[in-house]
Amino acid sequence: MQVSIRKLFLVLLIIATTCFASNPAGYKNPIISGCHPDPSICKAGEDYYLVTSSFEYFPGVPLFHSKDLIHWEQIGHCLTRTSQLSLDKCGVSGGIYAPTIRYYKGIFYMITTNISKGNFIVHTKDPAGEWSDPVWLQQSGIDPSLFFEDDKCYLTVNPNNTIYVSEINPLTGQQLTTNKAIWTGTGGRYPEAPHIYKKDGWYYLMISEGGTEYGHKVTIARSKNLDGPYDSNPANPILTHSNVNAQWNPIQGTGHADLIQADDSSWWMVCLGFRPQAGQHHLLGRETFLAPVKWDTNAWPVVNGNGTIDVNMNVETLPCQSIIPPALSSDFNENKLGFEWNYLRNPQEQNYTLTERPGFLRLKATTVKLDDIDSPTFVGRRQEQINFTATTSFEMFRSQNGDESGITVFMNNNSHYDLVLHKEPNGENKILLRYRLGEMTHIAKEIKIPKEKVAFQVKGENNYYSFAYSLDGNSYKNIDKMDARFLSSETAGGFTGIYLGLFSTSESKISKTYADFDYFTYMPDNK
Ligand code: 6LW
Repeated sequence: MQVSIRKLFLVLLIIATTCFASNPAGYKNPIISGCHPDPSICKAGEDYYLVTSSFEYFPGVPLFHSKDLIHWEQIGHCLTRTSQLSLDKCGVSGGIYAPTIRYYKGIFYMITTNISKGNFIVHTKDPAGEWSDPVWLQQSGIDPSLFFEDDKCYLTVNPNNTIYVSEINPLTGQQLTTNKAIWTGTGGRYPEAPHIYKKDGWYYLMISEGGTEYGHKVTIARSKNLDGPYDSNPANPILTHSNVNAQWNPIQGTGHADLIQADDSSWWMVCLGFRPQAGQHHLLGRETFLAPVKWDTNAWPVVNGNGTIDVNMNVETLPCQSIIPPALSSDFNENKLGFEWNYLRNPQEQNYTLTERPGFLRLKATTVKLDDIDSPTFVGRRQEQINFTATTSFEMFRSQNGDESGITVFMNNNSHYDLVLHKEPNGENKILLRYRLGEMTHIAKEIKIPKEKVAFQVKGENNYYSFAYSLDGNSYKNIDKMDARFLSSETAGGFTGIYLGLFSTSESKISKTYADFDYFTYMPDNK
């Protein structure tokens, strides 16, 4: 008996030491970097799940898992089938807007908006597995959210700059009560992103206002009744970087938030924000950030003390868990791509294969170009740091006049920088560094090379993207650098962020051209 108590004490001592030794006195924001806007979070037992918007990219609604709110691992997507997500010809920044994820009595629900088709719900008992086909809602507006109480489900949504609530059946989408207007916010433009929480007998309605740029803010109201009337928090906004106390903060545009309570009863907020670079430009899109919330009994929630957040966050404690290293490189040895890889709209799956030449990603060219509002042979992953180095090596086969393959720094169909291997009419192979910016397209550099085999390197360097090539995969020769500002959200518009994409296109409808990509490396430079 004595021995086992001593052993138990030693084990507990080791766990406690390990936990506090590795448990950060804080964490770094964003918790999910790159284009991951409009975060929504739920908790099932000890597990947290988080979803973000995905717009014209497929699969849709990336799904993340964590046990400590800091370290997140992508475990898949909610929308993985065309029957759930038809993006055919959907416009730039079209497709999937803000999702909400909720867990109630063993079932996970994800509700979102396909902006050209309406609001819909999918559900599952296994979030990492398949989600159901959609049930469509008749209510209009965007940023739909669900609130469950006493086996009833309530929808909040924001048509006509007003937050409405109604009871629905979440498994059929049937509306069960009429829409009741419950709040219009504090007067900010675009009242959106509504979520309802029940605490201390109060129904709290949290929204975002001001638009998703520098004027963004989170506001909250409460009522003793779910359908109101709601009284606004006198201390609104509870989160904003639009005031002087955040004018130099490297995070801007904070808003679109969701709240969650941890096992230790502490409250936390996830929200979106963006990180300007190259002056007042941001390229990574809106990212997901975390903030501690002080929410005393019968009190209003207070976010991180003063309603602003930082890159380096100092907090008391968070449950400590092992750190899950992010997928930084792909050597294409697996028989399917990692979750970080996305297609533009619904892909023609026969044009992508990892098995025809094991160890290579084969992209089969079609005549759909990067400029087309369509689905080119393109697969990309988000740029997640301002400073990074990406490399890829590939060989093109059976190419004809005008066919090309390469890497693109892609904001959207109208805004991208491409580094390509291009087959000339006379059969020569040329490296082209080319930009497409709105109506303008221009070849900035041309370099003749002997073979259809090359390695490309792209570096993100705050104000610039720099491009280089190598014929031996080791020594790189600089080609040129391009101004990052012209691809920013401020210049290009839209709701997305930069993707680094691999692609292959042809001039011929009967093209046999394909490119075999040997690897893709993405190395953050967290300066
Ligand atoms: C989303 C809206 C918003 O539906 O941007 O920042 C829209 N907030 O709530 C698209 O992300």
